Amino acid sequence: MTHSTSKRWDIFCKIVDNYGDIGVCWRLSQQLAIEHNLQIRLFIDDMAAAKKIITALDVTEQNPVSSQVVNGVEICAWPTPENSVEAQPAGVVLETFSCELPAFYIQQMMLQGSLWINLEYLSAEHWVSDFHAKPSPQPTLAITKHFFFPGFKEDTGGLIREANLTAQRNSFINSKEQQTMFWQSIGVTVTPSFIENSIKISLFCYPQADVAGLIETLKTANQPISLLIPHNSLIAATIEKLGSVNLENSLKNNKEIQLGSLTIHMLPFLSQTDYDHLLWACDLNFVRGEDSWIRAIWAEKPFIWQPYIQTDETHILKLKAFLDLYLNAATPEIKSLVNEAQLAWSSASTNAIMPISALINQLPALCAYAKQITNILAMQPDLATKLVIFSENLEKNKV
Ligand code: TRH
Repeated sequence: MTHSTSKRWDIFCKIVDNYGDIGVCWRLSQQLAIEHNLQIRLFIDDMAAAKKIITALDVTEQNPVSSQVVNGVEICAWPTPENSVEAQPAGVVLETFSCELPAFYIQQMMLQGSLWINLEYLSAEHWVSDFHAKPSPQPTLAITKHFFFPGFKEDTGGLIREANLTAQRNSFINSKEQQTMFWQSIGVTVTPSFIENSIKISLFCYPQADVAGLIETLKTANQPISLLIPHNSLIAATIEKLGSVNLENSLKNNKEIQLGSLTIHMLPFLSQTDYDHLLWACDLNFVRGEDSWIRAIWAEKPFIWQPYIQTDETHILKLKAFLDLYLNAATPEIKSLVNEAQLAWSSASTNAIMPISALINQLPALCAYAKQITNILAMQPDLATKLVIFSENLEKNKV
């Protein structure tokens, strides 16, 4: 049960780049509203960018103080001193990824005694457990911010997972009809060979990944491969070069691109719901960043994760920490293959060859292992639930 004084939550999201920040905030906002019955206001600094994920958002609206309700969440423009009346702080204020709340708004939070929680980026590194749920007193302000770290272990903030996700996934994976309808709805021509014979691989990655090398190997595979790529202009340019094709023309004629054993399907950028369907329907998923990484875990399918590129190879440390944890219960063969593949995909070195053929050969074993780990992780409470409990405890301990 949610504490009565903290029924209203304000969530702040700054869209730095890409889709991860808004992807996480939108998912979490809906879950807190729908599953925890909270009144959520989601403040966003860039409505036009947010529309890519919140497709129902009306960005033609010019009024800066306006707000609109989408799927039970009130979406508001970033508050300024001019529209501060509308932005009276809620009982719980969730800053995401240290996006910096407006100074005037923090002053109002202090007057109202709002709780201030900062949702951090996800990492599997050991230090996360030490920092999770710790207070961060603000030297010049009479208010304390609290760190909330998502994570894979019991003593962290957990992972975003909607209550009905597992049931929806299982129903989809067990239904050929749902899968066929899904493929058709995103423009894939469904043939018996596509459904029964081809290995399906989804691809979502950063430009640094060796997509050309991957395609070159997949072309020569000894079985049909379908590569499914949600819209990404950089990958599209690579494919045009490799296949000597004009993608726009090919797609206008509703043709897939055939390169040896490989069929490339250029998809539209999908809704978050359909992106889940894609991950569930594929045999192997390439994902990146934060949110698609977690969705790939919940898909119970083998995946290759490309962390968001950081300076000093920090992202490689993040990747290694995750692999240590994720591969903990794996056989030596799976451990070595997955480690090699994951590190090669994120490596800046051209000598690091991605063992894609070996991965494809091992798909049944990798799939069984993915299921095992997903089931273990799904036994822990999800991030939204832990966040609500954390806020209730803070509220109780307030003097
Ligand atoms: O877009 P990203 O690279 O986001 C990144 C990370 O979050 C990173 O940690 C952060 O620092 C940086 O942004 C600023 O990858 P991510 O996190 O996987 O987010 C992608 C979102 O887009 C996710 O919610 C899934 C969604 N998505 C769709 O809805 N449709 C699609 O077709 C695809 C490919 C993704």
